[in-house]
Amino acid sequence: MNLPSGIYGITSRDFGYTHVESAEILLRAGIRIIQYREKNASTRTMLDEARKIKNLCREYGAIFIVNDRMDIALAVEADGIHVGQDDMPLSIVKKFFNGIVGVSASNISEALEAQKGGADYLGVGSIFPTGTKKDSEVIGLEVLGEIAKSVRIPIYAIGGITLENLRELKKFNIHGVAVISAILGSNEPISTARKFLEEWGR
Ligand code: TZP
Ligand code: MG
Repeated sequence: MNLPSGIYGITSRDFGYTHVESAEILLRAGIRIIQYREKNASTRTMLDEARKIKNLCREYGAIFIVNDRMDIALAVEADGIHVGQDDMPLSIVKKFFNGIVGVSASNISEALEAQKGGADYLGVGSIFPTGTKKDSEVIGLEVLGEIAKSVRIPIYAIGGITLENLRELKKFNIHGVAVISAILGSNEPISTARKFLEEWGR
């Protein structure tokens, strides 16, 4: 399956919308890869939300990724799963899950290991400081550049990405950027998401 380049949308309930509503916003704006990211809900709630978002993604012809949870991804037959360095190891995910597998990397060795292990794409960050993931290490543009030169698989940069710094990011050899707060936290998220798509395409 081809990974859409440009803007990778991630759902959140930190900004006054439900996960399903945030997915709808991102899809209506034209984003074609959506990740369901929930850290605290019950498994039943997650199953229900993941199923709904998957159906929405089908309607819009978008790729649906589940964050962290292989069981949920398998249960709803998601297109992909995204795992971080403390989540289910890539080698185990690859044993059970047939779709797209994304891995978070914040340095070259994590990036190379994920590539070697068969990851389909990398989420690289946090590029800038962000309130969305407070424990995440800020790696900056230099490390992003080094990782981008070292791997062949697609990279989505993540963390603190805004319309203002998007232009700078486009200079790197990356497939796209993953965004939460700059879209969902804005006053008009659909029009902001469209601006992101437009600015990326420029
Ligand atoms: N991983 C690294 S930074 C981050 C994640 C999930 C949060 C990105 O959110 P925002 O609001 O776009 O900075
Ligand atoms: Mg994770």
